[in-house]
Amino acid sequence: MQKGMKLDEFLINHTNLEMAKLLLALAEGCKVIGRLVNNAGLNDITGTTGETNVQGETVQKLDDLSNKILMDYLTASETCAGYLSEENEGIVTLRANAPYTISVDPLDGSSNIDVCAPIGTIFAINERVSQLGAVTEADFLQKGDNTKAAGYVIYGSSTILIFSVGKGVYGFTLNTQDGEFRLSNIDMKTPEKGKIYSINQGNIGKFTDGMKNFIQYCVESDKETSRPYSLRYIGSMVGDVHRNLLKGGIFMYPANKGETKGKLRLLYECIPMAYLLENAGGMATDGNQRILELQPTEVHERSAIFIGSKNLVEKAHEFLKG
Ligand code: AHM
Ligand code: MG
Repeated sequence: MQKGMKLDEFLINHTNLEMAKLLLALAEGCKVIGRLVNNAGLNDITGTTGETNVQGETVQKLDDLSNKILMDYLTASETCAGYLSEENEGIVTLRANAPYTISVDPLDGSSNIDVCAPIGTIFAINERVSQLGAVTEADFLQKGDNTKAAGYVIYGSSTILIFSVGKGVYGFTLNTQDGEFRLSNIDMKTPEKGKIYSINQGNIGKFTDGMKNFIQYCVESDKETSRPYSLRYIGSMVGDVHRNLLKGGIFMYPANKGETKGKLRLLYECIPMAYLLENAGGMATDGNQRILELQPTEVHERSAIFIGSKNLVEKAHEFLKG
């Protein structure tokens, strides 16, 4: 396998034709989103639409545009039966007789759009469980262990597609010379021992005692474990997880004291990232159980997440269990 290989060549050799078509359509859609993100300030597409989405959050113009672009490209793939998105209230049937469904956050970290910080598209692909015809919620409410492919595109200083079809994690950087996604990261492995922790520490007043104690552990000095660890937090899950995947670390969005769920969405934020990190040799849990073992019950449900290098996720667990 050679660096520089085009995405279509890679897919032909690593997955079936229908999945390859779906991933290529998704990648094409993300190229369009990437261009819009790069030029956002010039085209009056920064700021909000004035609407709120199904989760009661302000919709940014680019959230809405990205959602429409992905639906168009995935419909054109002819292999994507159904679409679940952070931006749509319900599931949508794109091609009644196609084999796969996709759950996406079209533009994650959208509060960072206007300030030029990295943002991304997150996705997970399942095989439908229903027979032909319109998709059903059961097609989407599958455990992460059933995932057939997942990943993200980060729109940062480069635009990079990181994904797995179950055997290794690969990265394709968008070559701005020829407009092709080209292989740049082969069989990615996250360091087993990380030294970065990523969390919105401003919320510390709402954290459980176990969570507070883990943060205290991260900031203490200890030569043997290279502490204190560095705190790095962009507020864009794609940016924070991408950095930690490469450098080693833990990203956390815990449940607040007295609550059981965190902020991030299980089907299109937590499961795709957990699938990737596990395929890269890392870990991902809700503080108790593997994310990929959780049985989703609602399409927009939320989960706490602790994801990254094994040493740090395991250490967080010790503190969370008290
Ligand atoms: P979004 O899907 O509305 O953009 O929200 C998800 C984002 C994640 O990218 C990020 O990790 C998190 O929200 C940050 O939340 P907070 O500002 O509470 O730290
Ligand atoms: Mg999001």
